[in-house]
Amino acid sequence: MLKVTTEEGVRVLTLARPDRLNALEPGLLRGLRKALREAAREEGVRAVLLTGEGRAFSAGQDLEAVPADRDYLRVLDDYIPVIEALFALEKPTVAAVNGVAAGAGMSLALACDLRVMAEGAFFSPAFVRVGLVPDAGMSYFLPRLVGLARALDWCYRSPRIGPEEALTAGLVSAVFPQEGFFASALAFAKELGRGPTRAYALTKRALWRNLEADLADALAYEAESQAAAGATEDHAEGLRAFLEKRPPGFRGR
Ligand code: LHQ
Repeated sequence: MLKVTTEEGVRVLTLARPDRLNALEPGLLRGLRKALREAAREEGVRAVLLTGEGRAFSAGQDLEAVPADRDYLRVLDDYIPVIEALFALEKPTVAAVNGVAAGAGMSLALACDLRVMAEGAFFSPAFVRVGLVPDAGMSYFLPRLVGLARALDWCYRSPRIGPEEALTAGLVSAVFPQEGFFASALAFAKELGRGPTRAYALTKRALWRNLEADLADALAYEAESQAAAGATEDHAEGLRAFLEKRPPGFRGR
Protein backbone atom coordinates (compact mmCIF):
# COMPACT_ATOMS: atom_id res chain seq x y z
CA MET A 1 0.00 0.00 0.00
CA LEU A 2 0.90 3.65 -0.28
CA LYS A 3 0.85 6.00 2.70
CA VAL A 4 0.10 9.62 1.91
CA THR A 5 0.76 12.48 4.35
CA THR A 6 1.51 16.18 4.07
CA GLU A 7 4.14 18.06 6.05
CA GLU A 8 4.23 21.82 5.57
CA GLY A 9 3.51 21.75 1.87
CA VAL A 10 5.51 18.57 1.21
CA ARG A 11 3.39 15.62 0.07
CA VAL A 12 5.10 12.53 1.46
CA LEU A 13 4.41 9.31 -0.43
CA THR A 14 5.62 6.22 1.43
CA LEU A 15 5.81 2.83 -0.28
CA ALA A 16 4.57 0.61 2.50
CA ARG A 17 5.01 -3.13 2.00
CA PRO A 18 7.98 -3.42 4.33
CA ASP A 19 7.87 -7.23 4.66
CA ARG A 20 8.37 -7.43 0.84
CA LEU A 21 10.96 -4.64 0.82
CA ASN A 22 8.29 -2.41 -0.78
CA ALA A 23 8.29 -4.53 -3.94
CA LEU A 24 6.02 -3.00 -6.57
CA GLU A 25 2.71 -4.56 -7.57
CA PRO A 26 -0.32 -3.24 -9.47
CA GLY A 27 -2.21 -1.95 -6.40
CA LEU A 28 0.78 0.05 -5.17
CA LEU A 29 1.43 1.45 -8.64
CA ARG A 30 -2.21 2.49 -9.03
CA GLY A 31 -2.00 4.19 -5.63
CA LEU A 32 1.09 6.08 -6.73
CA ARG A 33 -0.59 7.19 -9.94
CA LYS A 34 -3.60 8.54 -8.05
CA ALA A 35 -1.45 10.23 -5.41
CA LEU A 36 0.66 11.96 -8.07
CA ARG A 37 -2.48 13.24 -9.80
CA GLU A 38 -3.68 14.68 -6.50
CA ALA A 39 -0.29 16.23 -5.73
CA ALA A 40 -0.34 17.92 -9.14
CA ARG A 41 -3.80 19.31 -8.57
CA GLU A 42 -3.52 20.59 -5.00
CA GLU A 43 -2.13 24.09 -4.83
CA GLY A 44 -0.97 23.68 -1.23
CA VAL A 45 1.39 20.87 -2.27
CA ARG A 46 4.70 22.52 -3.18
CA ALA A 47 7.01 19.46 -3.31
CA VAL A 48 6.79 15.66 -3.28
CA LEU A 49 8.97 13.32 -1.24
CA LEU A 50 8.93 9.64 -2.21
CA THR A 51 10.30 7.14 0.28
CA GLY A 52 9.95 3.59 1.60
CA GLU A 53 8.83 2.17 4.91
CA GLY A 54 11.16 -0.11 6.84
CA ARG A 55 14.66 -1.02 5.66
CA ALA A 56 14.14 -0.66 1.88
CA PHE A 57 13.21 2.06 -0.56
CA SER A 58 11.93 -0.55 -3.01
CA ALA A 59 13.23 -3.93 -4.24
CA GLY A 60 11.55 -3.30 -7.63
CA GLN A 61 8.94 -5.41 -9.32
CA ASP A 62 7.38 -7.94 -6.95
CA LEU A 63 8.87 -11.07 -8.48
CA GLU A 64 6.25 -13.21 -6.77
CA ALA A 65 3.47 -11.21 -8.45
CA VAL A 66 4.61 -11.53 -12.07
CA PRO A 67 1.81 -13.10 -14.13
CA ALA A 68 2.25 -16.75 -15.09
CA ASP A 69 2.23 -15.84 -18.80
CA ARG A 70 4.98 -13.23 -18.17
CA ASP A 71 3.10 -10.70 -20.24
CA TYR A 72 5.49 -7.86 -19.39
CA LEU A 73 3.87 -5.48 -21.86
CA ARG A 74 0.84 -5.60 -19.59
CA VAL A 75 2.90 -5.43 -16.38
CA LEU A 76 4.65 -2.32 -17.64
CA ASP A 77 1.33 -0.69 -18.47
CA ASP A 78 1.06 -0.09 -14.71
CA TYR A 79 4.49 1.54 -14.53
CA ILE A 80 4.40 3.84 -17.54
CA PRO A 81 1.76 6.30 -16.22
CA VAL A 82 3.57 6.53 -12.87
CA ILE A 83 6.91 7.40 -14.46
CA GLU A 84 5.23 9.85 -16.82
CA ALA A 85 3.31 11.49 -13.96
CA LEU A 86 6.48 11.89 -11.88
CA PHE A 87 8.32 13.44 -14.80
CA ALA A 88 5.43 15.74 -15.73
CA LEU A 89 4.78 16.96 -12.17
CA GLU A 90 5.30 20.71 -12.08
CA LYS A 91 6.62 20.65 -8.53
CA PRO A 92 10.00 19.47 -7.21
CA THR A 93 10.14 15.74 -6.58
CA VAL A 94 12.70 14.12 -4.29
CA ALA A 95 13.39 10.44 -3.70
CA ALA A 96 14.45 9.78 -0.12
CA VAL A 97 16.34 6.53 -0.65
CA ASN A 98 16.23 5.09 2.86
CA GLY A 99 17.48 1.62 1.91
CA VAL A 100 17.94 -0.61 -1.14
CA ALA A 101 16.51 0.74 -4.42
CA ALA A 102 16.66 -2.14 -6.91
CA GLY A 103 15.34 -2.67 -10.43
CA ALA A 104 12.16 -0.72 -11.03
CA GLY A 105 12.58 0.65 -7.48
CA MET A 106 15.76 2.35 -8.66
CA SER A 107 13.87 3.52 -11.77
CA LEU A 108 11.29 5.26 -9.55
CA ALA A 109 14.06 7.13 -7.77
CA LEU A 110 15.64 8.10 -11.10
CA ALA A 111 12.36 9.59 -12.33
CA CYS A 112 12.37 12.04 -9.40
CA ASP A 113 14.08 15.41 -9.89
CA LEU A 114 16.56 14.86 -7.05
CA ARG A 115 17.64 12.06 -4.78
CA VAL A 116 19.04 11.93 -1.27
CA MET A 117 20.18 8.69 0.33
CA ALA A 118 20.85 7.18 3.73
CA GLU A 119 24.33 6.06 4.69
CA GLY A 120 23.38 2.36 4.63
CA ALA A 121 21.35 2.50 1.40
CA PHE A 122 22.36 1.35 -2.05
CA PHE A 123 21.11 1.35 -5.62
CA SER A 124 21.18 -1.77 -7.76
CA PRO A 125 19.97 -1.92 -11.38
CA ALA A 126 19.23 -5.63 -10.66
CA PHE A 127 17.46 -6.29 -13.99
CA VAL A 128 20.37 -8.22 -15.48
CA ARG A 129 20.44 -10.52 -12.44
CA VAL A 130 17.07 -11.91 -13.48
CA GLY A 131 17.86 -11.83 -17.20
CA LEU A 132 15.89 -8.66 -17.93
CA VAL A 133 16.59 -5.22 -19.37
CA PRO A 134 16.25 -1.81 -17.68
CA ASP A 135 12.66 -0.63 -17.62
CA ALA A 136 10.32 1.87 -15.93
CA GLY A 137 12.44 4.69 -17.37
CA MET A 138 15.91 3.53 -16.35
CA SER A 139 17.25 3.37 -19.92
CA TYR A 140 16.11 6.98 -20.37
CA PHE A 141 17.11 8.55 -17.06
CA LEU A 142 20.27 6.71 -16.05
CA PRO A 143 22.52 7.66 -19.03
CA ARG A 144 21.24 11.22 -18.91
CA LEU A 145 21.95 11.50 -15.18
CA VAL A 146 25.33 9.76 -14.94
CA GLY A 147 26.56 9.36 -18.55
CA LEU A 148 26.34 6.49 -20.98
CA ALA A 149 29.58 4.73 -19.98
CA ARG A 150 28.62 4.52 -16.31
CA ALA A 151 25.02 3.57 -17.13
CA LEU A 152 26.17 0.68 -19.32
CA ASP A 153 28.68 -0.45 -16.72
CA TRP A 154 26.11 -0.37 -13.92
CA CYS A 155 23.41 -2.10 -15.99
CA TYR A 156 25.79 -4.88 -17.10
CA ARG A 157 27.37 -5.56 -13.71
CA SER A 158 24.55 -4.48 -11.40
CA PRO A 159 26.90 -3.55 -8.57
CA ARG A 160 25.73 -2.22 -5.22
CA ILE A 161 26.02 1.54 -5.72
CA GLY A 162 26.57 2.96 -2.27
CA PRO A 163 26.56 6.57 -1.04
CA GLU A 164 30.15 7.37 -1.99
CA GLU A 165 29.82 6.17 -5.58
CA ALA A 166 26.35 7.70 -5.93
CA LEU A 167 27.62 11.10 -4.74
CA THR A 168 30.68 10.97 -7.02
CA ALA A 169 28.45 10.11 -9.99
CA GLY A 170 26.07 12.95 -9.16
CA LEU A 171 23.25 10.46 -8.74
CA VAL A 172 22.34 11.86 -5.31
CA SER A 173 22.43 15.40 -3.95
CA ALA A 174 23.20 14.46 -0.37
CA VAL A 175 23.85 11.53 1.96
CA PHE A 176 22.40 11.68 5.46
CA PRO A 177 23.06 9.40 8.46
CA GLN A 178 20.65 6.52 8.95
CA GLU A 179 19.59 7.96 12.28
CA GLY A 180 17.20 10.81 11.62
CA PHE A 181 17.29 10.11 7.88
CA PHE A 182 13.64 10.84 7.26
CA ALA A 183 13.80 14.15 9.15
CA SER A 184 16.87 15.20 7.12
CA ALA A 185 15.23 14.22 3.83
CA LEU A 186 12.04 16.03 4.81
CA ALA A 187 14.00 19.19 5.68
CA PHE A 188 15.66 18.95 2.25
CA ALA A 189 12.25 18.70 0.54
CA LYS A 190 10.72 21.45 2.70
CA GLU A 191 13.43 23.82 1.53
CA LEU A 192 12.34 23.16 -2.06
CA GLY A 193 8.71 23.44 -0.96
CA ARG A 194 9.39 27.01 0.16
CA GLY A 195 10.89 27.91 -3.22
CA PRO A 196 9.47 29.51 -6.36
CA THR A 197 7.43 26.52 -7.57
CA ARG A 198 6.70 27.87 -11.05
CA ALA A 199 10.37 28.68 -11.64
CA TYR A 200 11.35 25.16 -10.59
CA ALA A 201 8.84 23.67 -13.03
CA LEU A 202 10.06 25.85 -15.88
CA THR A 203 13.69 25.04 -14.98
CA LYS A 204 13.07 21.29 -14.98
CA ARG A 205 11.30 21.44 -18.32
CA ALA A 206 13.98 23.60 -19.95
CA LEU A 207 16.94 21.54 -18.69
CA TRP A 208 15.47 18.23 -19.85
CA ARG A 209 14.13 19.62 -23.12
CA ASN A 210 17.31 21.43 -24.04
CA LEU A 211 19.40 18.26 -23.73
CA GLU A 212 17.96 17.49 -27.15
CA ALA A 213 17.97 21.04 -28.61
CA ASP A 214 20.51 23.00 -30.61
CA LEU A 215 21.80 26.27 -29.16
CA ALA A 216 19.49 28.61 -31.05
CA ASP A 217 16.48 26.54 -30.08
CA ALA A 218 17.64 26.33 -26.45
CA LEU A 219 18.18 30.08 -26.22
CA ALA A 220 14.72 30.78 -27.64
CA TYR A 221 13.12 28.30 -25.22
CA GLU A 222 14.97 29.89 -22.29
CA ALA A 223 13.66 33.29 -23.31
CA GLU A 224 10.09 31.98 -23.39
CA SER A 225 10.56 30.28 -20.02
CA GLN A 226 12.03 33.44 -18.55
CA ALA A 227 9.10 35.48 -19.82
CA ALA A 228 6.77 33.04 -18.06
CA ALA A 229 8.83 33.09 -14.84
CA GLY A 230 9.04 36.88 -15.03
CA ALA A 231 5.26 37.09 -14.97
CA THR A 232 4.91 35.15 -11.68
CA GLU A 233 4.06 36.65 -8.28
CA ASP A 234 7.10 34.85 -6.89
CA HIS A 235 9.42 36.75 -9.21
CA ALA A 236 7.85 40.05 -8.13
CA GLU A 237 8.32 38.97 -4.50
CA GLY A 238 11.92 37.89 -5.18
CA LEU A 239 12.72 41.30 -6.63
CA ARG A 240 11.04 43.16 -3.75
CA ALA A 241 12.80 41.00 -1.18
CA PHE A 242 16.18 41.66 -2.80
CA LEU A 243 15.65 45.41 -2.80
CA GLU A 244 14.36 45.36 0.77
CA LYS A 245 17.32 43.17 1.86
CA ARG A 246 15.13 40.42 3.36
CA PRO A 247 14.55 36.74 2.52
CA PRO A 248 11.77 36.19 -0.04
CA GLY A 249 8.44 34.66 0.97
CA PHE A 250 7.58 32.65 -2.13
CA ARG A 251 4.04 31.36 -2.41
CA GLY A 252 4.31 29.10 -5.43
CA ARG A 253 2.45 31.40 -7.79
C1 LHQ B 1 10.95 -9.65 -2.66
C2 LHQ B 1 11.60 -8.88 -3.61
C3 LHQ B 1 11.00 -8.71 -4.87
C4 LHQ B 1 9.26 -10.02 -4.13
C5 LHQ B 1 12.82 -8.93 -1.85
N1 LHQ B 1 9.82 -9.30 -5.08
N2 LHQ B 1 9.79 -10.21 -2.93
C6 LHQ B 1 10.48 -6.87 -13.86
C7 LHQ B 1 9.50 -7.80 -14.35
C8 LHQ B 1 8.46 -7.40 -15.18
C9 LHQ B 1 8.12 -6.23 -15.57
C10 LHQ B 1 8.34 -5.07 -14.81
O1 LHQ B 1 9.65 -4.76 -14.50
C11 LHQ B 1 10.50 -5.55 -13.86
C12 LHQ B 1 11.53 -4.75 -13.30
C13 LHQ B 1 12.26 -5.17 -12.06
O2 LHQ B 1 12.15 -4.49 -11.08
S1 LHQ B 1 13.27 -6.52 -12.19
C14 LHQ B 1 14.19 -6.47 -10.72
C15 LHQ B 1 13.40 -6.94 -9.53
N3 LHQ B 1 14.16 -6.84 -8.32
C16 LHQ B 1 15.17 -7.65 -8.02
O3 LHQ B 1 15.64 -8.47 -8.77
C17 LHQ B 1 15.68 -7.54 -6.60
C18 LHQ B 1 15.30 -8.80 -5.82
N4 LHQ B 1 15.72 -8.70 -4.43
C19 LHQ B 1 16.99 -8.84 -4.03
O4 LHQ B 1 17.92 -9.03 -4.78
C20 LHQ B 1 17.20 -8.75 -2.53
O5 LHQ B 1 15.99 -8.99 -1.88
C21 LHQ B 1 17.76 -7.36 -2.10
C22 LHQ B 1 19.20 -7.19 -2.61
C23 LHQ B 1 16.89 -6.22 -2.62
C24 LHQ B 1 17.75 -7.29 -0.56
O6 LHQ B 1 18.40 -8.42 -0.04
P1 LHQ B 1 18.28 -8.80 1.52
O7 LHQ B 1 18.55 -7.58 2.32
O8 LHQ B 1 19.15 -10.00 1.74
O9 LHQ B 1 16.73 -9.16 1.75
P2 LHQ B 1 15.95 -10.49 1.32
O10 LHQ B 1 16.41 -10.94 0.00
O11 LHQ B 1 16.00 -11.47 2.45
O12 LHQ B 1 14.43 -9.93 1.18
C25 LHQ B 1 13.53 -9.82 2.28
C26 LHQ B 1 12.18 -10.34 1.84
O13 LHQ B 1 11.71 -9.54 0.76
C27 LHQ B 1 12.31 -11.75 1.29
O14 LHQ B 1 11.15 -12.44 1.61
P3 LHQ B 1 11.10 -13.53 2.83
O15 LHQ B 1 9.72 -14.08 2.79
O16 LHQ B 1 12.18 -14.52 2.53
O17 LHQ B 1 11.40 -12.71 4.06
C28 LHQ B 1 12.38 -11.54 -0.19
O18 LHQ B 1 11.94 -12.64 -0.93
C29 LHQ B 1 11.45 -10.36 -0.39
N5 LHQ B 1 11.76 -9.63 -1.62
N6 LHQ B 1 12.80 -8.41 -3.13
N7 LHQ B 1 11.58 -7.91 -5.87
